Amino acid sequence: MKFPRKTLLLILFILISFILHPLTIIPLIKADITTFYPLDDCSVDEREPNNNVDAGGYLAIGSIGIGGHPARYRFFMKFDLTSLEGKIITSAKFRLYCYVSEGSKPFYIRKVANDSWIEETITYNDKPDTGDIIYTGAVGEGVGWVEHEHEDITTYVDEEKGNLLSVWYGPIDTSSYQSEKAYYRDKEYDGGSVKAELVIEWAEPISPPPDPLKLFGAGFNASMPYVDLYWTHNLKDTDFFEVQNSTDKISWSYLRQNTTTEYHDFQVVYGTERYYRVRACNFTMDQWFNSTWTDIDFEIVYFSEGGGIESVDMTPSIIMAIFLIVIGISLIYSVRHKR
Ligand SMILES: [Ca+2]
Ligand SMILES: [Ca+2]
Repeated sequence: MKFPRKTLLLILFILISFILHPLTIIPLIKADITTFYPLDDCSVDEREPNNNVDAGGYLAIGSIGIGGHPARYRFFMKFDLTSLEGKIITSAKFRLYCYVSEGSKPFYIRKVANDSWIEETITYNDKPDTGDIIYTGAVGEGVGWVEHEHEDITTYVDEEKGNLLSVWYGPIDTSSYQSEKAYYRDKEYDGGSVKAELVIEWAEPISPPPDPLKLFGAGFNASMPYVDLYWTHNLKDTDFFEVQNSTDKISWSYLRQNTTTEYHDFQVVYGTERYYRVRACNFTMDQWFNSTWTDIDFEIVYFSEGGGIESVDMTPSIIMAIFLIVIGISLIYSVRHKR
């Protein structure tokens, strides 16, 4: 069985397209992780309500020693998040080095709106007000590095990015924390070797992919008709191109997700008009980022014996140009022959 040369070339082209398809490089956006350390950290002691107890080596919840006052300690921390201005926050957690862990009663992390407190002067009687709870833990979490992570912490970091962020650690039920406690190291202990951390994963804001440019299409009257579409793009921030077509520029049909800057539509019918549009798409951080659609282009594909290229947009212009040239030559000829 013999195939026409044109058909063989077409089959070869389709095969090469399928082979090249998985080789397309899809760019990925990488998130960064930054560890922030306390600008200020300090416990406040209910038993010494007017004394500042900074730099004691501890950040404490609960009481200390036998017969200690119930719920004697809470502590505050403040972080400078100005460098995160404009970033996308994807996760955040506190890490603290715990060296005393007794009991099982709950502790809480709460928002603190007022950032004007400083560790050198804060006291139990002169401490900022506290806000919403963003984490609930238990004092008996064990010694060593512990992590406190919750989506509410991430949300709070997102709210405070570009500013100072203050938090309060402590019990809510203050009546029975005599032997219920968690003690962590402060930033002054051992030269800050085990100071608290706020570990934040963030990414640069994502902009939509660049727009595809110069959409160009041509219809071919082969033994089966097809349309070749081409456009230009630098593939930056683009997972794929969405290609659509329409017969009326109103109702659009999805054709496929295309990873290269060309598309070959074999689902065309002789004598029909087709409009095409293409946009670049990028799925990042659980959401879609799409460029705008390209300008509308269209092709008319119709049957003619022997096939050949039908460059639809250009044909009327070429005919008009040839017509004008012929008229021009005729005029020049007739003027010269009248002399
Ligand atoms: Ca301190
Ligand atoms: Ca703040």
